[in-house]
Order: sequence, then C-alpha cells, then structure tokens
Amino acid sequence: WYCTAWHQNKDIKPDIYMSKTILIVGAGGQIGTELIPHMQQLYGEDHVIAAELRPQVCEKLSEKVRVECLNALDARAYASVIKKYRPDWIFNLVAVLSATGEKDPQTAWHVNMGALLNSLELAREYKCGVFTPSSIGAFGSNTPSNGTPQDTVMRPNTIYGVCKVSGELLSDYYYSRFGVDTRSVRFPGIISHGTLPGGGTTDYAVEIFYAAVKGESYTCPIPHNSYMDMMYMPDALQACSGLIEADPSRLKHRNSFNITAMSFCPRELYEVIRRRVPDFKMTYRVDPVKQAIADSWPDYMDDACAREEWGWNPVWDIDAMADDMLRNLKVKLLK
Ligand code: AKB
Repeated sequence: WYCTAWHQNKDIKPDIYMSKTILIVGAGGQIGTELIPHMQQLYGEDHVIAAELRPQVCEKLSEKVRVECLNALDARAYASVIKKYRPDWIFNLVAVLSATGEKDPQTAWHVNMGALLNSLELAREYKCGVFTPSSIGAFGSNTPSNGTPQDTVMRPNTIYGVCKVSGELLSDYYYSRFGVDTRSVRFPGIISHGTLPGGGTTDYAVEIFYAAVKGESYTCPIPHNSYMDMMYMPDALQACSGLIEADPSRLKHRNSFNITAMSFCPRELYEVIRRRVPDFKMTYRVDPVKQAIADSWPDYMDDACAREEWGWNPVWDIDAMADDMLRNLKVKLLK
C-alpha cells in the first residue's frame, strides 16, 4: 500500500500525493486537529487548508496550517473558500455528536445535515470529492450487534444516528445522480491524546486515560459490560487517507464502510490500564441516556468489505494503544 511504503521511507513520496489540495472543514475537533498534520505529511503543507467556526480555535490552528474562519452552514461564505482554494477533497468533519445531540435534536439535525448538504452542493458545482465520517451510531437496537454486517438493518434511535443514515444515503445519491466522488467510513469510538472528543457516548474511553495519568479516580457513565467498537487515532487517520486514495473501480460500497480495530467494555479497558497504573480506581455512575445509546450500538462490526475493497488494515490493538496513550499523556499533563 502506498501509504505504508511512504511511512517506512519518508524520502519516497509517490506522485499521487503531490498534486491534491485538501480542505478540512470543522478542523478544530478531535479528528480534525490530527488530520491536519497527517494530510500535510502526505500532500505537503501548502496543500492543506483548515476551516473552523470558533475564532480562538482558528487562531491556535493558524500556527500550523492555513486557516479560514468559516461557518459551514453559511453557503455563500463556504463557496468563497472553495473558490479561493479549489480543493480536490473536502473532509466535512462538522458534527454534533450522539450524547449532545439528544439534548437539542433540532440543532443537531440543522448542523449535521446543513454542513453536509452545503459540502455536497459545492462539491457538485466545483467538482471535488467529499469525505464525511459516518459512525457506529448509524446502527440501532434492531441491528445484529455481533459481527454487524456491512449491509444490514439501519434504524437508529438517536438524532445523531438519523443524521448519519440520512448522510450516507444523501452522499450515495450525490454519487449516483451527480457523479460526486463521495466516500465515507463508519467510525467507532476514536481514542486519542490530542484534542478531547466532546459530547459522544464513547468519550469515556478517552477520559479514563486522563484520570489515570492525573492520579484521579474515574467515574464511568457507561455500564461495565457494555461493548463498543473502538480505534486508536493513527488507524483512523490511515482510514481517511487510504479511502480517498483507493482505486474507485474496486469500490462496491461508498457511503459508508464499517471499520473497526478493537472492541471492549469499560471493565476490560479498566483492567488494561490498571495493569499499567496499579493504584488507578474506577467507579460507575451510569448515565441513562448514554447507556441507552451504547446498548443500541453494535458490540463489534464486521469490516471485511473495507479490507477487501480498499485494503483497510488497522495496526493498533488495546494494549499497544494503552501504552501509547499513557506515554503521551504523561508528557502532555505532567511536564
Ligand atoms: C459518539 O460517541 O457520538 C462518537 C461516535 C462513535 O460516533 N464518538
């Protein structure tokens, strides 16, 4: 795979990476802040543009990347950014996540679908591709939860999930009706030590590490035996670049591919951390909203189609991830 070859020898940079411009919209969040350097490494610093709503976050990002302060719901402002940079790919990362979405479903729909529709319309007009993450949240309680198939029942119980399924359908529609190159993955919970996630059901799997490193105990909002798919950030970044560089003639699916790297419940993650931080303590105060969401999501997905169609191949398991999280958070929080 080109990516792997290039990561092994930084001097050999294949031509496919050289000529593309990538616009990351919603760039200040958990994924965006790490996708920026990943894409800069692949495509060159001048070929990555970040767009973000919050002015303070824009200012911080501007130390590392060219930034446009943009409300992706403002179609005219969004169009002027597209006209200025003429990107080859838009990464639309604007999202109100699952738990926050339940507090204000109307806003979640407005933001999630508004940003997607604007991205798709601009991609149609200015001829670029659109990558929008979908999620395990696209599934619901009547989806088979063990080995969840690629093509299966999708009747989610959350507004976040309703947006994700609608977004998958809309993106496939823009591909078949208008020829827009839309591609997407169903991300599981993403674990990282950079920017914190905000408002998700899987956030516990990040928060727990911060508590362990700070020497605090952690109160877990998810039941001890609730399994969900998870992934360490470096694998998530490989998924983003791997899918946009995939040979389109091999893609039988587009929006969206199941991908996973590990599945665990809070009790198992606690045990993994406690083997490394023996004094660490965890208690439970289950949040009924998060519990209902977690119960409705898969225990683990079958990601065979992503493996076959574009070579998806995650490398981080729970032990390697825990070692790396603890090492990096010690540097970040205890220096
Ligand atoms: C959430 O928990 O809402 C997200 C997701 C799995 O899509 N992390």
